[in-house]
Amino acid sequence: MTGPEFPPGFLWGAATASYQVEGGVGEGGRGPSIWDTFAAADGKVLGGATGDVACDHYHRYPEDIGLLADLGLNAYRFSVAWPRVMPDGRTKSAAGLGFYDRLVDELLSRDVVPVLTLYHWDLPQALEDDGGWPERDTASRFADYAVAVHDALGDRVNQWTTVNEPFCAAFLGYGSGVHAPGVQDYDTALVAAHHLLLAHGLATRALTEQARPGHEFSLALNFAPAIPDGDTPAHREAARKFDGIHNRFFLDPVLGKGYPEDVVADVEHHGGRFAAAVRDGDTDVIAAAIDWLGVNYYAPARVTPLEDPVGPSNCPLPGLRGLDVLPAPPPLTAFGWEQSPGTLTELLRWIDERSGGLPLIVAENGASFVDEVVDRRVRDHDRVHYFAEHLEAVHDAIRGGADVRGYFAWSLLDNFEWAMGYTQRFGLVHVDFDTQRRTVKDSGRYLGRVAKANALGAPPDGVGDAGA
Ligand code: GBH
Repeated sequence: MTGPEFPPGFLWGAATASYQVEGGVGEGGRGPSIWDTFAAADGKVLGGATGDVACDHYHRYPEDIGLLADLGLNAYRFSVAWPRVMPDGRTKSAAGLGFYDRLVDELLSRDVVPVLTLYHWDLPQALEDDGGWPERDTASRFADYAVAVHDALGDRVNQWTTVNEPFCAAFLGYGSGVHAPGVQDYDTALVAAHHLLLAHGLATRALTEQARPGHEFSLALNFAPAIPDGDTPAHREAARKFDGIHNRFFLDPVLGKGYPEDVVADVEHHGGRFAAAVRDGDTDVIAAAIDWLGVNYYAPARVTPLEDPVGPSNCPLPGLRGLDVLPAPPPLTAFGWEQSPGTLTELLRWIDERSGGLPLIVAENGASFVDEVVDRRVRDHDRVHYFAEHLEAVHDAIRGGADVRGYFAWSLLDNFEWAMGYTQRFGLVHVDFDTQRRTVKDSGRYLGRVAKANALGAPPDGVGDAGA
C-alpha cells in the first residue's frame, strides 16, 4: 500500500562527512586537520578514538556508493576534506582533488546526485596555526579553496553547500571546546561564528560568479527549537534567548536580516570582540543569495528560567545566562536525545515563513541506537520508527506549504562520532570497525523503499508496526 506522496524530483539520500568516514589520513598527500590534532591529544575523544581509519571510505567508496544506490536512494551528501585538496590550507594538491574526482564519477555512474559540502569541520591544521576561524583571513582562504574545488568538479556537481553547521564549528570548537580545536572562550567563539558565516558568503559570491546553469548554492544550519517548560513570561524569555543564539543568530544574517539585535545584546557581556569583528558590508556578504537552505534537525531543547536572571546556565552556549536546559523526556535515542518529530514540522514551517518561501532540504536527520548484527541482519526497529515518524513530519510541513525538496538521513554509515568516537551508531549501514564489514540495517531498506516509491508506505517485513 502506498501512502502520501512526495513532490516529483524529491532528493532521497544519506549524508556523511570526510573526517567521520574517510580514514586514509596520510594518503594522497593529505595534510593534517584540526581533528587529527584534537583526536591525538589525550582525553579529548572517548576511548582515544581517531579518524585515522574510520570507515576506510577513502578506499571503499565504490562499495559504499553501491550500497546506497542498491537501496534505492538517489543522492549522496558528502564533504570534501580541505586538507586533502590543500594540505597546507593554501596550495592545491592534484592527488587530493583526484579522490573527489573519482568519487563524483562513481556517483554519476550509479545515477546518484552528488551533494557536495565544502566544510564539515576539518580545517587544515596549518590555518589553525595561523589563527583559525577567529582570524578573519581564514574566510578568504575558504573562498579560494571553494573556487579550487569548483574548478575541478563544477562540470559534474550541481549541488554546492558551503559550510555545515557553523554553530558547531564555532561554539563547540572555540566555545565549550568539546570539538576541535578545543578552545574555551565564548567571545572567541562568537568571532569564529562571524568568520564562518563570512566564509559562506564570500564563497557563495565567488562560486555564483562562475556558476554554470543548474548549479545551486546553499549552506546547512543545525536547528534546535526551544520549548519553554512552562507558560510564564520568564519561560518565554528563556526560550527567546536559547532560540536566539542557537537558531536566529545563524539564520537571520543568511536571510539578509542581519544579526538579531536581542541576541547581540545577550552576548555583549562576553567581551565585545564579536561586535568589533563585524565590519561594514559583512552582513551584505553573508546575505549572498542561496538556492536552498540545508536544515539539520535532531532534537528540540526544553528550557526553564533560573531565579537569578544572570546566573550561569548549564548549557554551554554564549549568552545563555539565567536559564537551564532540562533533561529530555523519553523515549530517548542512545545519545540521550529527545525524539520529537512534530518539532520538525513546526521548524520547517517556521523557516518557510521567516524566509518567505526559501526552498529547504533536510540535510541531516537521524538517530543513534544500540545496533547488533544477528545472523547478518540488523533489526533496528527504533530507527525505522524514527525515520517513519520524521518523514511523516516532513510531509506534514510540505502539505502546510513549505517547499521541501529533499531528505538526507544521517548517516549512510556508522562512523566517527566526533567527541564520542565510535560509540554512537547513526548509520543506515552497520560497520564492524574491526573488519570493516558492512551490513545494511532494516532502516536502510526501509528508507530505500520509501525513496523508490517517493511515498510513505508500510515498513519492511519483520519490523513490527513502525510507520503504520
Ligand atoms: C550533526 O551535528 C553533525 O553535522 C554530524 O557530523 C554528526 O555526526 C551528527 O550531527 C550526529 O551528532 O548543548 O546545544 O550544544 C549535530 C548537532 C550539536 C546536536 C550539539 C546536539 C548538543 C546540544 N549537534 N547538540 S548543545
